Formats: sequence, C-alpha cells, structure tokens
Amino acid sequence: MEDDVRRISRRDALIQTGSTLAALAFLQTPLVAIGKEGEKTIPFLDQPTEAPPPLKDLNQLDWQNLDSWITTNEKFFHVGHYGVPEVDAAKWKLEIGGLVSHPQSLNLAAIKALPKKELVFALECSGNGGFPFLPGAIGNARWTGTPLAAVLQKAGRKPDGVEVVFYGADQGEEPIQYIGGLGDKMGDFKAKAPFARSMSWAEATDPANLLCYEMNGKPLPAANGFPLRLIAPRWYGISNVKWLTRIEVIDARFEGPFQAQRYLTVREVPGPGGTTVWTRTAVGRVQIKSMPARVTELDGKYRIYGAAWGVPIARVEVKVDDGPWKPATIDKGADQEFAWKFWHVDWANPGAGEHKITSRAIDKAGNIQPAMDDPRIAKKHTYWEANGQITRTIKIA
Ligand SMILES: Nc1nc2c(c(=O)[nH]1)N[C@H]1C(S)=C(S)[C@@H](COP(=O)(O)O)O[C@H]1N2
Ligand SMILES: [Mo]
Repeated sequence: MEDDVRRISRRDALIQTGSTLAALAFLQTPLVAIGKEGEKTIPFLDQPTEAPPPLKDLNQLDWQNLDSWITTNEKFFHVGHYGVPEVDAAKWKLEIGGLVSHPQSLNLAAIKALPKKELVFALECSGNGGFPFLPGAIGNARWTGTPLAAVLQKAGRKPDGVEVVFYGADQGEEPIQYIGGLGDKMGDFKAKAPFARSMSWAEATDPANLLCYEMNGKPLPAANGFPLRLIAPRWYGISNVKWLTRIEVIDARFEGPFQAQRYLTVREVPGPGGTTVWTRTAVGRVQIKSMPARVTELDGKYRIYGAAWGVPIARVEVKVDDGPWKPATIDKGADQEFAWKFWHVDWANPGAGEHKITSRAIDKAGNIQPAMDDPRIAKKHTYWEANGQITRTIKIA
C-alpha cells in the first residue's frame, strides 16, 4: 500500500512539474500528491469546530494537510452506530438466504477464492458537511473484493424476491414507534437488532458493487468492517454495510431504522395545485460535490487545490469573491470512475485582505453542483446530503 501511494505521487510529480530535474527533487517527498515542494499552506479562517463527544472519534480527514490522493488506512475516517463488533474470522460466515433458490454459506476463504476486483472509491458519509464540525467524513481508498452480483445470481432470486437486505454483526436498540391509519398509537417500545440497510435487487446486482475484504492492499481494519463489507460506490457511506453477516432477499421494501427513520432527507418542494409538499426520501445515492481543500503560496504565486467526487465529474470551476467562474485543472483521478478527483487553479495577484473561495463541480451530464441558495439545498430541512457549493474564507497578508 505504501508502494501504491508512492507510485501515484511519482506520476503526479512528473505531471505537475514537467521538468525531470524538478521531478527528481520531488521524489524525496513521496507522500505529497497535492502541493509542490516548498509551497506554504495559508490556513483558512473557517476551521472545523469541535465535534460533540459521540462524534469525536471519527478520525476525520484533515483537509488542510491533505497530502495523498489515496487516504491511508490509518487516516481513514470511521463511523459505527453501535461501536465496533468483535468478529472471530475463523468462525465467521456470510449467509445468503430468504427468497433465493440456493441459500449460500460462505467463509472468508471461499469468498477470497472468487474472482477478484479492485476499485478506488471516495467513500463519503451522507452527514459530511452537514455541520461545521463535520467536514472530513470522507476518504479515498483502493478496495478489493469480489463482485456481489455474481454471488447473488448464484443464490438465484425467487420470483417474488425484490429487495436485498444487508445485515452487519453490530447490534443496537432502536425505538419502534408506529401509528395506525387513524393516527392511533400502535407501538412504542425498544428492540435490539443488527444494523441493516437494503437495496432493490437491480441496485444490489449493479456490477460496481463489491463484497470487499481488503482496503489499500491490507485486510479491512476492524473499524472499517473486518472481515467483509459491502462497497457500493454509487452510494453514500450508510449503504456500505460493514461487518457483513447475512444477506436476505425479501418480498417488500425494507423500512428499517437506518433506511426509513434515522437517515431521511426532508425537503420542502412545490406540490400539486400550488401546495407545498414536505418530501421524505431515504438517503441513498452519492451526489455531485467539490471542496476547496488548500491554498498555497510559493514565491508570491498562489494556488488553490481541491477535490471533487460523487458522480462522474467532467469539470470543476472556482470563483474568488464575486468574480467569474474559472476552470480548474484536474490533476488526478480522471481515469477512475468512483475515485475523487484532485484539481487546482492558479490564483494570480490576490489583493491583501479577506477573500471567499467557492468551487463547483459539473458532471458529465452537465449538472452543476447546487449553490447554497438553490432550493434543493435551501429548502432541505435535514443535515444529510449536504452537497451544496462550499465557500471558504482566507486572509491574504
Ligand atoms: N454494520 C454497519 N455498517 C455501517 C455503519 C454502521 O454503523 N454499521 N455505518 C455506516 C456509515 S453511516 C458510514 S458513513 C460508513 C463509514 O465507513 P467507514 O467506517 O469505513 O469509514 O459505514 C457505514 N456502514
Ligand atoms: Mo454515515
């Protein structure tokens, strides 16, 4: 994995400097994949605030010191709603059951013997950017596993199997509250159950999905899902179920707490006949996003670096204060569909004083990352899926 990071950095060095001598000098700093030798980082004035206690230990990405396109396992964030379960790899098995013709029970060796596939994917928590203390719940890693689709197809869907539920080994208590059709209270108690998320059969058999056992060339760390997790690169973190134990095919939409309760986006949108509708949608597919990560200065020349991810990215543009949008150069990641892209733009002659820097990504279909005052963001009443354009403030001396 270290080798991996180094290899990437060397290629970057060559691309960025264009001169062999300078590139050779650059090789002395193997982990640097953003920024040039000797560049000084100018800190943004808007730094993350301190996270409240339960969210303190997420090991968030430190954007200001971002130096590698691949996020190492040590620097990768982690989220576990019920903590990290202890899994005995020797006894561990993945069960596939429910509405399937051939139920499966696979140990780790059996899964590793299946065809191997790798992809680089920027995994983002859907809460990332939803609070001033949560800008770094994202990381870009190389994930290795076997395609989920073939495993599901081997199990075989029975005709009424429409939904695929993924269960983790971690368990917790959730309130079970429901009201009847007359608004009458029918249930209000707590129940313990394993973490679960679902997808439709069509979504689950997307060829991009992996049953993943390695992260950056090493077994998954305990906090990131050892021994096996789902990697679903078109989806936010929440769908990438860790510590997998069971995959169950069922005959109806799944409405578990992490599907239909705790991870909902509520938006106010125009409804029929001049009404206003409050939609509630499950947090799901990853969305277009970008972030100015770092501003550097070298010999009086300024440069803005950042990242873009979520959907196939075509371009990134950057605006300083109320100036025009200027195209950024994509430096890295353009050849990897699910990886984040690193970009930069040169910032000629910034005047002394405070400036605002905003970036926006544009996808291959021409969709633009929404501005903060776009109704899609401004009329969103929950913190999930915060993919509006990010503005950062900086002071130039
Ligand atoms: N079993 C299980 N899987 C889970 C979770 C969890 O709490 N339990 N958290 C999800 C959320 S909200 C996120 S953002 C990602 C984080 O993945 P990471 O910990 O590898 O960064 O895991 C997802 N998978
Ligand atoms: Mo998350």
